[in-house]
Amino acid sequence: MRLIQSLPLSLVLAAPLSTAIAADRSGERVFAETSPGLVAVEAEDYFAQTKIEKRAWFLTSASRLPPVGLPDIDTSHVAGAGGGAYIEVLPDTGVDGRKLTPGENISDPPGAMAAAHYRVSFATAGTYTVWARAFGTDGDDNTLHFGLDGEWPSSGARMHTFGGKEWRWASRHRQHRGRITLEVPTTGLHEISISMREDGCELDRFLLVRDAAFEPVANEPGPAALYTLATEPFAEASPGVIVIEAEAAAAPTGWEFVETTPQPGGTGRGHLRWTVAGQGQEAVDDSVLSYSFRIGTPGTYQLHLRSRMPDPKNRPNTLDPDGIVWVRFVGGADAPGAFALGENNWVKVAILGHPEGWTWDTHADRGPPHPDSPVLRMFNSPGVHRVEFAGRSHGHAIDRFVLRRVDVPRPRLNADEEHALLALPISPRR
Ligand SMILES: [Ca+2]
Ligand SMILES: [Ca+2]
Ligand SMILES: [Ca+2]
Ligand SMILES: [Ca+2]
Repeated sequence: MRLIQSLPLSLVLAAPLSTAIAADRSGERVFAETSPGLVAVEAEDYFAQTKIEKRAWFLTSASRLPPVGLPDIDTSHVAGAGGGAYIEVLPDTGVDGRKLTPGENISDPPGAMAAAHYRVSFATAGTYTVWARAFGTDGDDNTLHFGLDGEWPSSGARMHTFGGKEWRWASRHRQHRGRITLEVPTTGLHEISISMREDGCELDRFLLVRDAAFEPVANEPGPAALYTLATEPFAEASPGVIVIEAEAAAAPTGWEFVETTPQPGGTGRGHLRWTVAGQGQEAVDDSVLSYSFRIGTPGTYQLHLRSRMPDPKNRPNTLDPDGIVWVRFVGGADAPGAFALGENNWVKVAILGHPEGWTWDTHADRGPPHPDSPVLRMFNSPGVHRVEFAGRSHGHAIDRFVLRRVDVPRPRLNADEEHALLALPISPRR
């Protein structure tokens, strides 16, 4: 299938495509050793993708295929894929016998295009050999890069996978033919990333192995991944800025995870939606979404929540069509002149006006006449705190939120400022 040969991903995906409710994969997974010195990672369980303007990793499983219309040279290879799923860089326009275009269908620099990110907890520091279980249909589908903690060392770059039209393990540099390795500097949580070298690369699993002599059985799926759900607090992505995807929390009762196709302008793997019928319900304990974060830069922080109401035309006679969620903070202090937002003070968050689609409009609201009112919390010293949301009205969706230190609160942001919030990198956990 080669329907569109040169359209950038942003154009291919301009129309809404295959947004589907998957089996719940909300919550961020932290992969750990399956046996001493060996970590197995399921490729489809990334927590975020970046650099997806032209290419992205798309999921294939028994129930889910990449969007129709993305150029690809072959069909599903889900049979034999570990965990019943794999990911592939699409569109695939870099095809044997055609001219390759750097920055489009090939990226020799690592980390520059279609990066997917994983959280891995290491029990031992040191040098790890990286093995990839990949499927390459032609000679322009069978390379990728590996990185660690935002760096792309040459030892992890330019892996040449098997590429022989079947799932098979490999660890081989495409030029020197030696193993692909990453140096893990400390025990504990690290971010492992993959990025595109050639489009059409299909990845099922990868292994990080301390034993340089270890070799997985070439044509077997290998060890299943072991993981827990991440609980480490989110740290500042830059001084005074914390960025969290709503779906980083496992969806509790009443919330559903809506997984979306990776596309420019989308954030994370999807969003959470409140499914309980009715409007204006009270906060219920077992439906609380809880996110812990670590303040390193004391000050007053403003919450910006990216959300979407199901019916922007609801109640046209009022500024507040319907409150989105409840919010409260555990830790910190009330900001002078702002709403009390402590542990015992659930406050309604409202989108004011009637914006269509996703919006960053975020106001603490106690009813008419609905004045602009930023959601603020003061943190006077470094430490770990929590922000929590509870469902309020049916169909409201939350995608990501930003906590940002402010000298002067901004009740409303302009379009450029909102776009900048969308582009912020997700906070690390530590
Ligand atoms: Ca393919
Ligand atoms: Ca290709
Ligand atoms: Ca897999
Ligand atoms: Ca999201």
